[in-house]
Amino acid sequence: MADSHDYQPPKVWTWSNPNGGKFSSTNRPIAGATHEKDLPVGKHPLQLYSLGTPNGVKVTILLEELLALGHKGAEYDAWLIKIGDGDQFGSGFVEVNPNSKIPALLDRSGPKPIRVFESGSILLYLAEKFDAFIPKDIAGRTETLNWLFWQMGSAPYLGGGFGHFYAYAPTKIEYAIDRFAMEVKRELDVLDRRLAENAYIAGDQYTIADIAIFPWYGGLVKGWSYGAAEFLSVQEYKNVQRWADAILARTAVKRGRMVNRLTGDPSEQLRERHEASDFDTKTQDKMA
Ligand SMILES: N[C@@H](CCC(=O)N[C@@H](CS)C(=O)NCC(=O)O)C(=O)O
Repeated sequence: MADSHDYQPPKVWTWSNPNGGKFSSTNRPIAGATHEKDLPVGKHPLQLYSLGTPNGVKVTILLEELLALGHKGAEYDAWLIKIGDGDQFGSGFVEVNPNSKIPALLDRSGPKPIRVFESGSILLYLAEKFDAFIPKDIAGRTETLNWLFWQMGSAPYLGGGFGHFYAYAPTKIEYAIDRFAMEVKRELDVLDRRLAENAYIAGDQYTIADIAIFPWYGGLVKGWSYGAAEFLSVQEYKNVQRWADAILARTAVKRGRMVNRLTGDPSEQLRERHEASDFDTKTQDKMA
């Protein structure tokens, strides 16, 4: 690989693997399955294939919130997809998500299973299915969707842009880090101004917009992402901090963050979730 200052793109790009980046062993320029592998199926109507990343936990937080509200139909099996091992390229997973990215959901409650992929689509599907965490009035619903789509469009600048070049790229490129640090700070300021005037992102109600935004931007201001809290001066975003603390205090959020998690304190990792009581075992582990 040429030094970034010397690089002149060739006429036609070709794939030179590995490129030294953190995900170079699984990233490839073609879609589709690399191997045959069926997905496991548990006993609940909802089958989730995921990992405890910011995109993954959006869904487990919403499912735990729905269960906390008493929606028994939201019971789910959460299966682990290890993206570092290439599980997202197994044939069964690709059938549920042709884009080979977690999270992916299969709703088997009806006569024919319905596949749902893209975390924003999954949040909207579940909110509509259970008529919860999305306002019923057109103005409130639209404001919720405005912010849900804002998250889907903005987070790639945070993860794929800033996080990638600040934490994962094999060389530190000042231009790339500057460009994405600037954009991420602008996004944090958008949220901070919004939350100066509203308890939650879409207004006074906690909605799927909060659930989508919290794992990314809440995680960033809480210092969980990329070791970049000091670099981005996240303490400046006081309203985002206040909002993140309020969301983090919710039991369903604590539970949702544990599901399919492979990092951090082992007592907070529930690698697969099949029953509500799976969390109790973890609480016992913690107290032991
Ligand atoms: N826009 C997608 C993004 C999903 C995504 O990027 N998932 C990552 C983990 S957070 C993934 O599965 N990466 C595996 C890969 O790129 O091969 C969503 O929100 O669902």
